[in-house]
Amino acid sequence: MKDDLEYEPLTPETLPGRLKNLESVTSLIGNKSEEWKVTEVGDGNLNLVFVVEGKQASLIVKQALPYVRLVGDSWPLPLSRSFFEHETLCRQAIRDPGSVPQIYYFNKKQAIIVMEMLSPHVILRKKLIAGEYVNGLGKTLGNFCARTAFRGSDLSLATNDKKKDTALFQGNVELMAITENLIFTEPYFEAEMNHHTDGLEPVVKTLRSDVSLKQEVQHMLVKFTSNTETLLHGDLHSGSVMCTDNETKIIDPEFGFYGPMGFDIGMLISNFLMAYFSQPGHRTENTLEKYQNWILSIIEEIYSTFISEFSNLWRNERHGILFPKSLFESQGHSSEGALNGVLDHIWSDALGVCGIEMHRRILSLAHNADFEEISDLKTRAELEARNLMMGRQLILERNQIKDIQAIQTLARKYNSEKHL
Ligand code: SR1
Ligand code: MG
Repeated sequence: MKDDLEYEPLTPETLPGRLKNLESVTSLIGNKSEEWKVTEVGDGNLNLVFVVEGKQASLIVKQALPYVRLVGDSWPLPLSRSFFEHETLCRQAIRDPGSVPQIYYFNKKQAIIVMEMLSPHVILRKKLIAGEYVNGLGKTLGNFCARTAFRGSDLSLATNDKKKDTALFQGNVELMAITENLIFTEPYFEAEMNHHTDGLEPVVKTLRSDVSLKQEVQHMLVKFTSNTETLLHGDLHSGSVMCTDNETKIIDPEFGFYGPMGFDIGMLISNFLMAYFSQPGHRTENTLEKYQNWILSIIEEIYSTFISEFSNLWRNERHGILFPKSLFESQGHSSEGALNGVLDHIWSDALGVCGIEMHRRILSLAHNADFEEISDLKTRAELEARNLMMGRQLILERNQIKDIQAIQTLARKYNSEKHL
């Protein structure tokens, strides 16, 4: 593709002509572009995604649009998010090898990333709705969160590199603004683009009239805007994970930003909790309990893996400016107390983010299919109410809730309650 071509959104018809001269593409799927089969498969909120099938192999072409796909061209969004996605993917591939799709080609001006076709992988959210199991899911996700959090932070990076990278990612400002507004602020008042399920009003009113809740959420927003602990995925929900029965990959880090280490893991756990609460809308009695228990076991596995891998990296890869070995081990002093302190603040930040994400997916603009696909509105509202009320407790008590077992216990309690 010529670098001087003006940006143009691709279509299945124009894509072969635009990509046919790229060696990185033709070496994989063949140079007879007239034989390629191109299908647009994007079902996310922002971008175009094409599957390009050649005779022997396939690949994915992802292209940013200059606006929010979910809303239309009345909401412009910069193409630079594609640059930040590519930059984040490159760092994730180094920090947790094998966790993200391989990149074959990137073009900044065209906002195009050509990457590995994950097949037969399916979006995790779809699997959770369908009641399917994935071996090793919690381990892969826990390791990903621990490795990217630790290796992107001042615990690991050289301070010059960390500061330079933090400055670079401050440029992803419009994507951060989406999170600041849609996740941290708009759920808590009647913002223009908000919507919620009919019948949910009493619980919505409870949340929106709770001043201490709004205060605590804004304290979490302070952390989001000012705590640049590590490079995060930034949008780690179950739509950003693809799995087979035995393999898990993480995709779509266009919201990459430097923020609190608990952000990704909090959002991830939140999406499993929403999958958990929505299950009665998708399963019959005979499979419901077993599957809900499995979801809770995955949450446990994610967090215990996170703690053990983060601790392992703390003990073996702590080369940055924070808690240096020169100050602890070299003086004959243990750094385990300091490690526990760091893990405690990650945990409480994660719980705060978890509760807030549980709110925004029900109250703000971008909902999730776990609840949206429940066609019986009365059932949907009752399940969403449980989810909202647990989210509130997580935010308010994030400094008191001790561990992941307490989250499992709380989830079971709310799952048995009526809040409408
Ligand atoms: C307008 S974008 C809405 C949501 O879609 C993305 O996937 C992010 O989750 C964002 O908050
Ligand atoms: Mg996405």
